[in-house]
Amino acid sequence: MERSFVIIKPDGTVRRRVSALVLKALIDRGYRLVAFREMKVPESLAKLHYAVHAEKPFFPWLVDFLSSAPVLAMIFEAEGVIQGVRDALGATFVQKATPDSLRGKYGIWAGINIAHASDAPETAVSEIDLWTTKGGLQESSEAHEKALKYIQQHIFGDADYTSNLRDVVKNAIEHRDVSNDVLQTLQDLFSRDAEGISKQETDMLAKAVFDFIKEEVEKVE
Ligand code: RTP
Ligand code: MG
Repeated sequence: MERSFVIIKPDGTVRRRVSALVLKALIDRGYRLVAFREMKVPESLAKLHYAVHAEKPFFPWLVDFLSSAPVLAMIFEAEGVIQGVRDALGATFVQKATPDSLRGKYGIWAGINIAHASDAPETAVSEIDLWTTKGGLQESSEAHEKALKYIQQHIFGDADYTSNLRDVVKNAIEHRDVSNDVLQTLQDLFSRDAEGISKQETDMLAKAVFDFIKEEVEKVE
């Protein structure tokens, strides 16, 4: 049976209700989880995971971002799951993803885009191998049940700060505002629905997003 390796990235996981909504949307497509782990990603693993992008200018930022706060690392299983998850996520850049796609709904801006998914059968195999050998990800008959519990635990309420986060990031880039106020607003927004995630971690994520803003501002100098 076909498998896909999927990560809900820190910008999703730190927002508990949003990560539950993303997870539910994937499960509702009929995909079954065979591995499910919430974990902090060591820098070394983030580098190996995105090794294909090692020469790209955004690589150092991408590694910092992925390792800033916990992620949900998962293996989904179903016929057609690789293309299915990619379709559900939508385009890589949030502003290019359609509004009904998961990145379009919950991604923040550009490559701050909520989730990763394998793009081909060979990539899925090598990513699953990497994350089981170097990331402690384990197949388990309880994975699906654990994911359903995660959803039950976090889906209630109406917390969704996506539009607030987008406004902060877009305005800061547009007005070339890299003041401490922007960083503090990001810290505040990321800590609001982050049950069980430490302030240190939500602050690290805020810093990664702030660094992204700074890089965008520097680009147009
Ligand atoms: P992913 O691997 O995360 O599922 O994303 P993807 O296949 O849709 O896109 P890919 O080209 O593999 O990019 C990997 C991740 O790098 C970040 N990115 N930033 N120009 C940029 O600033 C840029 N391009 C890509 C995104 O986080 C993207 O998901
Ligand atoms: Mg990719």
